[in-house]
Amino acid sequence: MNILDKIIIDKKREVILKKNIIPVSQLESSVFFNKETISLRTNLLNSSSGIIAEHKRRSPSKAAINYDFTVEEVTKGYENAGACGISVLTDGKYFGGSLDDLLLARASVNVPLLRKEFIVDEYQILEAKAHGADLILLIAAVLTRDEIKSLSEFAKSLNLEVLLEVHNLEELHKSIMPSLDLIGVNNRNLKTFEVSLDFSKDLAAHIPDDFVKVSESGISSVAAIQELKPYGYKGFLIGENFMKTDNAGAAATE
Ligand code: IGP
Repeated sequence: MNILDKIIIDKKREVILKKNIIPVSQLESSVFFNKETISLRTNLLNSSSGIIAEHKRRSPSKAAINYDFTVEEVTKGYENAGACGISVLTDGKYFGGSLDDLLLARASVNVPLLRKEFIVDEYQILEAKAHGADLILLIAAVLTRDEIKSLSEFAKSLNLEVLLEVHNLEELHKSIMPSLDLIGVNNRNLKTFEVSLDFSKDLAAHIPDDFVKVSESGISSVAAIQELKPYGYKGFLIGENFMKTDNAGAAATE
C-alpha cells in the first residue's frame, strides 16, 4: 500500500471518531463561522510575487523540517514578507500539524489561510471554517468526480474557496467543474515522492483559463518561479524551502 492510501485510511477513521466528540453545532458556533473570508484568488490575480507560504513541521518524505518556531512566528513572518496566502498543515500523524495551528495562524495574520488537509468528508470543511480558514484543498488523487463536486459545492456554500490539486492529466480531466477556484499542480507525486517542475510545465496548457493556476512543491529558488511564470502560473506554494531556514518569514522575502 502506498503512503497516500495509508493516510486516507487513517483520515477516514479520524473523522468518524471526531464527529462523535465535537458535534457540528459546536463547530457552527465558532466566531469564525460568520467571518467574511479573504480571497486567495483575488490576491494572486493582483500580485506579482504569487507566494503561498506553508507552515510545515515535518512530512512523510522529510522527517523533521522545523520545530524551532511557533506557528505565530512563522505565519507573522510570512505575512510581513508579503506572502499572498498562507497554507497551514493540519494533519497530525504525518505532518505534525493540528487544527490549533490553523486557529493560531488565524489569530496572527490577515492573509488568506488554506487548510492543508486530506479532505474526505464535509465535516472537515466545517472544521476548516470554524478554525478560520479561507480556502480548502481537495486532492484529485483520492477523490471521485462526484466527491469533488459535492465537497467543493459544500465549501462554496460556506464562502470558502477551493484549491483542487492534480498531478496528471487524467486527474485534471476528471475534476474540471465550476465550483473550483484554483487548480494546483503538485510537482511531487504523493505516492512515490518523485519531484519535478515538469509536471507543472506539462499540465499548464490543459488547465482552462477560468481557474487560477498554482504550482505546488519542490520550488526552491526564484529561478524556478521565473521558469514557471511563462506557463501561466500565478501562485507558487512553497513549504520546506522556507521552513528549513533559521528564519522562515525572512526567507519568504527573498
Ligand atoms: C509544499 P514543499 O516541497 O515546498 O515543501 O511543498 C506543498 O506543496 C506540499 O506540502 C503539499 C502537500 C500536498 C502536503 C502539496 N500538496 C498535499 C500535504 C498534502
